Amino acid sequence: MKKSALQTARAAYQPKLPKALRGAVKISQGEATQSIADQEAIKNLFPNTYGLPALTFVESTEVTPSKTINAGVILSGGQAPGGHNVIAGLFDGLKTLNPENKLYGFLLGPGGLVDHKYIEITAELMDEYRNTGGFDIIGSGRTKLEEKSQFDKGLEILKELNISALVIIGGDDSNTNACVLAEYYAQINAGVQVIGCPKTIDGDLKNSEIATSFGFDTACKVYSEVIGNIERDCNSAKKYWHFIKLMGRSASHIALECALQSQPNICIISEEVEAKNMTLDEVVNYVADIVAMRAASGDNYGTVLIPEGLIEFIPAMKNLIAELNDFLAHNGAEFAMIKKSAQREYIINHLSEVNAAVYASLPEGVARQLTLDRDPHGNVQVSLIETEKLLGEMVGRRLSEMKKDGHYNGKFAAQYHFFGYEGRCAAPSNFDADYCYSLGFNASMLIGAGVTGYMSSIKNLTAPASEWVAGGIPITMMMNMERRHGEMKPVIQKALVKLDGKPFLAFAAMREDWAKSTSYIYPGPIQYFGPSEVCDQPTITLQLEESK
Ligand code: FBP
Repeated sequence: MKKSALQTARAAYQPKLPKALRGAVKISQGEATQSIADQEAIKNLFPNTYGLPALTFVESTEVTPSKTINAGVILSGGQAPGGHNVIAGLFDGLKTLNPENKLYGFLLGPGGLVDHKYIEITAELMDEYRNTGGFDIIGSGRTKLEEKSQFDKGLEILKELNISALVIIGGDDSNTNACVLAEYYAQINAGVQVIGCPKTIDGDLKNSEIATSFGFDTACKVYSEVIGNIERDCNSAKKYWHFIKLMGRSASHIALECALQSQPNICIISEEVEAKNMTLDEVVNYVADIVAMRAASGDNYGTVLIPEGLIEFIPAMKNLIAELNDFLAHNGAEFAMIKKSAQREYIINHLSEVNAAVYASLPEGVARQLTLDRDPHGNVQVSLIETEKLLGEMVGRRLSEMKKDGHYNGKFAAQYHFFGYEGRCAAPSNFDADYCYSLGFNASMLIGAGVTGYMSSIKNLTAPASEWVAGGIPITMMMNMERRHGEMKPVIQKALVKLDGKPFLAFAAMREDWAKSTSYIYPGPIQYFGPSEVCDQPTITLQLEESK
């Protein structure tokens, strides 16, 4: 297969490993752990994997011979830069333990385990994918591994291939399911260890033990590069307001990190909107007031960052969406028969007064998206809603009103962008290349140690890679009970932006300045070769969170 010059050069990159993982290791055991909340309930649900100690690997001079192990690996959910390096680290680690060890990859996500679709990952295959973006070595998928029948079906193929350890690379839900699987296999004495790895560009799988999920670093750097380019265009032509929606599901970590990297005029943080109980109009007014303030100084241009989950955090929109979900679940067939031109009126006539008013205030396009785009569970897919257009159009309307009242005297022209898929498969930054390789290598050491129900953990990430601390955290430690689909379930707590956290506070201290003056920063493209301060810096979020 033909490769680009960068791909060829990058293939030769040797990811850095923590010092402790470079030779023989021994385990240092911490204290017994507890779940972050609901200890009794979690303990009862996970009698075999609850309360295990946190583990740290330390250098050792003693090489202990390892029996032959066949392991399996699954990539679960959305792509994130560095997935191939997790597998490369796992592969190399297994071969270091014993050159006879084998690694199998299940195809297209957890579904591959259930449907018995797999390949053996050979050295030649692995070499094609080192330091590359994407998940294409084995593909990914969103099948949820949560039924006993799936676990049993999976066990059939694990037994057939003599696999005694399974590594699941995924986000909070996939790691929750990994833990349920680990518990089940332990309970039935299946002889299969299950280890998780923290993945997601969204950055919402983190806690006191897991500093960041992989992929967040690269994805934010890719988006920040393009935001910086747009800011420069904006500052050159001085005629557009750019509304940029960013991926990240519910959490605003990506938007916040990109704001810290590129210093736009406005960045909305969904978690703040919810905490302040802001209405859609208040969000619109906030943006419109800044547009007017800049116009008063002759600056009819600017950049606005919008997290994709925003709409779910505006209480009035949340209520509207809930009523629409319910209404369309029961009246979808009748609604489908209504002429397109009459659909808006039909919805307005059938909603409660409050929600009908909110719905009527929405621009035509967004109102239609709210009624059409349903997922298989009957919910609106918020990421498909063009929140950037919703805001831009409503700000435009508000500015026209302000003009009439004499509060605004500028020109407003909007451009819209959505950055998401562009960043998910980028070639991993040095940070992600090293972090992912270490996570995978470390997972093989957890397999060698014979443990189950652990997440691979690499800490001290703002120090040079040689000083990183490698170990394992019991997944039950990150769990609490939450209501999901009407039932209380044990889940890993999703990390949203903390309004008292250092990254948000740093942003909040600067934002007024960024709104008034044009303080853009142009981060430029990810650099893979060159001085360390250009190539190896972790995200600003991580640097602030780890700062003492
Ligand atoms: P994960 O949570 O599985 O890592 O996926 C993250 C993400 O990229 C979100 O940011 C985005 O909303 C979603 O996946 C898009 O999903 P899909 O790939 O199914 O379109």
